[in-house]
Amino acid sequence: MRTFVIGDIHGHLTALQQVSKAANLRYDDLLITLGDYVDRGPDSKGVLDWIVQRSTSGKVIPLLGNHEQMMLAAHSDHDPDASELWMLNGGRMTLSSYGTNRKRGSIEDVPKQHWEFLERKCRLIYQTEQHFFVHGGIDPERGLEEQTELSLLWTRFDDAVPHPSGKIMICGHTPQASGKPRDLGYAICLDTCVFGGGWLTCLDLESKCYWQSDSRGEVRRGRLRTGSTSHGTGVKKVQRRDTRSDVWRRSTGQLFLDTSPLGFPTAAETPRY
Ligand SMILES: [Mn+2]
Repeated sequence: MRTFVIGDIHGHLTALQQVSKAANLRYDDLLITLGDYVDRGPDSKGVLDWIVQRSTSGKVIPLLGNHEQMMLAAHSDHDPDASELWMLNGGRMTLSSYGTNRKRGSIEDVPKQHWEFLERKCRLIYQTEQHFFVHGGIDPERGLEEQTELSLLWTRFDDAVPHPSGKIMICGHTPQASGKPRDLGYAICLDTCVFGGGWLTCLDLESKCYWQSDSRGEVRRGRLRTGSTSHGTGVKKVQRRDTRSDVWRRSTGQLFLDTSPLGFPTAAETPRY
């Protein structure tokens, strides 16, 4: 049995299917998903169907992301502000994935099975002997059992410091404009920005190999390098299309992302409460 970890999917079902295939993910492998299944991409419904289906017949440990938190709040609070916050963060795309040719999707079209999955199956933190898994991050001043939902779902990776427990943090949430996972040794961020012209990452925790797919299903692979903020290390397949603000460029055999990818998070990603 291997252990795989998948970063922020954001409605990109094609990429999810492609990384699973490329990693040769089997039903007896353990899959940990880091949250943010919905919003921004074209098929949030398809992504939730995929994870719910897999969790009924395989081993999945799903975490909750801040986007699922917003979706749940919009559903349960019947609070216009909660609903508006979700819409501002991509909720409209999610609802449209629940629609049909004849009917626009609404929150009533989200099946009970999806709500149950989000409410009951998705956790805020998962720990093993050596690692802990969260969507956003943690408050390093508090024990892992004493974290708040706000810290776990909304903390950004930029200021990550080692936790006194000595465990390695595996998280998503903070898009890495390099398109590569960021490995600080004590903390690894797997949000490689598939929604903004980047990649979806599936990491084999033990071997440190990872597979990536972009939103169109192009696949590449690489291997984590601790401390690597350098570009191109370990990545075998490296050609990219050039688009308006998503330009990858070859330089001394390495790749760079010159500009922020499309849809790069702005203030809308920061907590408002
Ligand atoms: Mn997030």
